Order: sequence, then C-alpha cells, then structure tokens
Amino acid sequence: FHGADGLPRIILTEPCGSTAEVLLYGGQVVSWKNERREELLFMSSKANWKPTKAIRGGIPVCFPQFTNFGSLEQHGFARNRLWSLDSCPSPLPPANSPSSVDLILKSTEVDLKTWPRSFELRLRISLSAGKLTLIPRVRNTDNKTFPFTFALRNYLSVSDISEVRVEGLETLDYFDNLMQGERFTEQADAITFDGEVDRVYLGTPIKIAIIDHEKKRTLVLRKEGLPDAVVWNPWDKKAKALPDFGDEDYKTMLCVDSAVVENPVMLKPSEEWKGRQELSIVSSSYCSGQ
Ligand code: TA6
Repeated sequence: FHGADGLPRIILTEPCGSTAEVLLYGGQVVSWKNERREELLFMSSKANWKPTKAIRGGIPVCFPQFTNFGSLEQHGFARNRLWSLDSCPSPLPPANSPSSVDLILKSTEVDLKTWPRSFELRLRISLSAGKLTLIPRVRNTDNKTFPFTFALRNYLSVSDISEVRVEGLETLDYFDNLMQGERFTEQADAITFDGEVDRVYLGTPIKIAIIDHEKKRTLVLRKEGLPDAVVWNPWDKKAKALPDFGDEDYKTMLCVDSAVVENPVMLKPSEEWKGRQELSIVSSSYCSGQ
C-alpha cells in the first residue's frame, strides 16, 4: 500500500501480532513493532521521506560502499534507489509466506557511470514472532571481478542511551571514525555510552547483545557473512548538525550495524555473496514459540 508519504510500502505480519513495514524506496525496513505495538526501530523525528536523500531510521542498506571507505556518495547509492519486488528469488527457497518479502535492485545505466560494475542486489526480509531476519545477496553480473563493502544500518530504539550496554564486542579491534579511522583495541568490558561513538568493530562474534535496562529488553543481533559491526551514536553536537535528526533524538537511538568493511568482498563474475542478520527480542513476556 502507499503510506501517507506516497511511498509504496509492504506490511509483513505474523500470528503473534508483530509487524514490519518495508519501503520499495531504498529496500528499507522503516518499522518493526512487537505484539504490543511498541516500535523497536528508531525513526528520526525529522526524517526526510522524499526520495533522493536517505531516510534516517529503520534499516538502510549501505551498498556498494560503507562510509568513506571508497569514492561514492556516503554509504553508497542503494538506499537512495527505488527497488522492486523480486519475482524469482533464486536460490533461496521461494518464501511466499505473508511474513516475508523479496526485493531486488539491479545496476542501472546511471549507476554504471558512477560505479561501473553490473550487479543484482537481493534482500529477503522475514518476520517471525520476536525476530526480524534480513538476507542480503549480491550477484556479480559483470565480466570482471569487483570489490564492495556493505552494511545493514540498524537504527535501534532505546529508552535512554545512557542506560544501554552492548555486550559481545569486548577486546576486539576497531576503527575509530572520531580519530581519523585509526585502529584501537576495545577494553575488556561491555560498551556503555556517555558521548559520541562512531566505531567499526572488526571480526566480531556472531552474537551481539544490546541491553536496554529501562525497557527491560535485550535485542540480540546475530549475523553471518557480515564480520564487522558499526556502533554509532552522534550525541548532542553532531545531532544538532544533522538536519534530518532531532536535537534530542540521540538519547533514544543507537546504531549497531552488520557490516563487511575491513576486508571488502571480492566478487568474481556470476558469483553471489550472501549475508544474513537476525534481530531478536529477548524480553520477559513474549508470545510463545519464538
Ligand atoms: O557510522 C558511520 C557514519 O559515517 C557516521 O560517521 C555518520 O556520518 C553516520 O554514518 C551517518 O551517515 P549518513 O550518511 O546516514 O548520515
């Protein structure tokens, strides 16, 4: 259906009552609500819903480049393009359940000018009780090998950023975007937040936990094929500098992204790369069977 902003949307539902909303624009998840209709993803109070700019919230797809690790527009162009429904999602089993949708973005003449590699970018989005799964795939439809970096930027909703802990990244190396991308090693305890954080953690474990004390809720991110994790909160100064980000928004959001950044994927002609991420809610009372 078409939302108030006129953008074509797909609504995913599942028997326990949770829902997800996906835009064909950007192939972007813009909402994921639990059975109590609580929004689990962050959407900026000043998000710009008009195409050509990225929508600041939900789960933007960053391809073929994440941040300035390359020459394209920041985070690549996939999130600023109109995707379409993928009628033949090969080779994943055809998911014709109402709680799954397959999207595709193919390289266009315009894109080939700025990034001269032809590709097919597929994204399956599946909803089940307490879990949102995204499976991105990139097929090289060109006649030459090319590199790309990739990230699923998860804008997570939190009750109060100063009450949030992230577990699973202890002792890892990371690039610190606040220190010109210099490489550091994380200390041995969970990450907490009292200022701007903008880091790419390298070679993380499969499972990362985002613990939100006030909401008595833990979000678990599990990922495969996406070895790195970006952790970003702009804090107050940068929040004010971002026109499509509310001045107070930084208090109720945290980005923990599934990414492949340190070692770009090298894709040979007709080869396909596949990633996978699962966001699941671990909270006291949840609909059974998840
Ligand atoms: O987390 C990496 C980063 O590049 C930050 O430095 C910040 O710029 C953020 O992404 C936002 O990027 P965007 O293009 O979505 O405004």
